Amino acid sequence: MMLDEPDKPQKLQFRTVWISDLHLGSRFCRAERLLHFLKSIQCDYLYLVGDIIDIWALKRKWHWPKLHSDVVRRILKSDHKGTRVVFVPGNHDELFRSYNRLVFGGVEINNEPIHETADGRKVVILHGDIFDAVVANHRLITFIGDWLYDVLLRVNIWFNALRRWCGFGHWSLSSYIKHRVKKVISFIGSYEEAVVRYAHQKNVDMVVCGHIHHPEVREMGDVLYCNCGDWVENCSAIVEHHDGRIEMLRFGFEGELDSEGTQRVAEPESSRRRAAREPEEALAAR
Ligand SMILES: [Mn+2]
Repeated sequence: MMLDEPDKPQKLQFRTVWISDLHLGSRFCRAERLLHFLKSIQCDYLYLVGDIIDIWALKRKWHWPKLHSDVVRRILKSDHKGTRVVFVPGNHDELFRSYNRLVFGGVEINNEPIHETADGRKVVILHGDIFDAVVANHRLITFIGDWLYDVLLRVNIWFNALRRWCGFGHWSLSSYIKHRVKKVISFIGSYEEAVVRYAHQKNVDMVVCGHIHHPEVREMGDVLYCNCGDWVENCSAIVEHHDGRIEMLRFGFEGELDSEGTQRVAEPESSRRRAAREPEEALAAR
């Protein structure tokens, strides 16, 4: 039996793991590395932050190797091992959004869960495609401001429907970025700003999203912005340690966690200090 193997490597322990943009069902998914990663971790919470199954790709051309089933099976299995699995649908698997708060085979679907870290920080989790409309109109937003921002968040689905109707095609930030290298920086910037602005509205300390395939842990004002990256190119994850520390991991080419290619980016100390201070302030405010 597997359990009795003497040299079985110890699993890495995390409190929480966030991954997004796996794109299972597309031929670009790095399923082998992903499976290796899932096998080498143990966590209390696993958040799947959207674009897990690429239904758009499957509709174009059916592609589902055994390895993709192995990944799904692995995720479903982690529920039995004491991991709470939450699936936050993205735009490539948006049909799951209508099942908000339902539980399928131990996996809870939640369009915008709120998580609390071990050190008491509130985290809003969302895929991030609702900001497409905001980013596409970011010049307009600077002039018209908050009102248009709120409208665009709400009308994102119709915004894309309208674009299609006008013959522009679906506007997705992630595909836009892939095709327009030069403008990437400014678009990533306005995406991040839109996300952080939303986090402010939700009154949270931290936000975890995906969608633009650009892994990041960064303090933006008093919000910690975290982006899971993807398993198409970056093979990255956001993790919370048992003491509440947040880190972004990017895996090496072997998919090994401790190989030389693995990058670890810790959250800035200042956001930790704020986390430690906040409970008292919250009490004082009551
Ligand atoms: Mn997406």
